[in-house]
Amino acid sequence: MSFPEPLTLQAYNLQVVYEYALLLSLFVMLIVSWFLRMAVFNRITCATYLECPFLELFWGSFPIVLLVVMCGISTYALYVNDETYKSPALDVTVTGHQWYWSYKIMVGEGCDYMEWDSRLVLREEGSEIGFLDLLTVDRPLMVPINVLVRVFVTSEDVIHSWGAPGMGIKMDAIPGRLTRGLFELKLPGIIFGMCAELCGAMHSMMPTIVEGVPLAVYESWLGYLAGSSDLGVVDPGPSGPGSRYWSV
Ligand SMILES: [Cu+2]
Repeated sequence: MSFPEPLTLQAYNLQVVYEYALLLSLFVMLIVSWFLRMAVFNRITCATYLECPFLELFWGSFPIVLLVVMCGISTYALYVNDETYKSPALDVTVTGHQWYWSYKIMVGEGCDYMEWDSRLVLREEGSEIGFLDLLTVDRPLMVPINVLVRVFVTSEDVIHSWGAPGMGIKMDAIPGRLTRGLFELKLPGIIFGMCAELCGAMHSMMPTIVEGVPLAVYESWLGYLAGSSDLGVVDPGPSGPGSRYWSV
């Protein structure tokens, strides 16, 4: 009936705005149907309130107040969700390809980075029970929870769209452009999303899987990667960096 459970601060803010708007519109619907009921069934009251200047003023100005309240809440959420003055703890560049995603994270203060592809894993004989078709990748994007993550989304070929409903994010990946977004995961776990822009024959086969882990786990994962290969384009091994495959 509603949005999925919000997993980031930003998704939570969006959901609060949505629920405020829903409550206000329910309230408006109740008032309007109350007056409608009076107009239809009650002739005496009807004759009175047709000539009432106070009521005229009320239903002229009250909707304006409601709109200002709604505007205030949503503008506030918009700015809170896009706080550019906070410096993010992690920068991720997400690049869309036909038909997979690649992730690049900046490591340390300099220009060192790690980059890997996130490709779909198909069901095969011997796959685990509960294997999720079209939602399983070899190497998800790993991010620490409770820190601000900044993502730059772009594409190498056609327009894709990166994000996940639980994160409250859906950003178009446009060739030649960088789209910036912020999120702060609040719960550890695997977050499922899909490419949300029709991008070709295998559009349904490029899920956007993000895995949130506590900061300590994330740091030991970085150490594991740095120990196993040079910085740059990394090969996190045949099973990938996802902690569901990899134990600390
Ligand atoms: Cu796509």
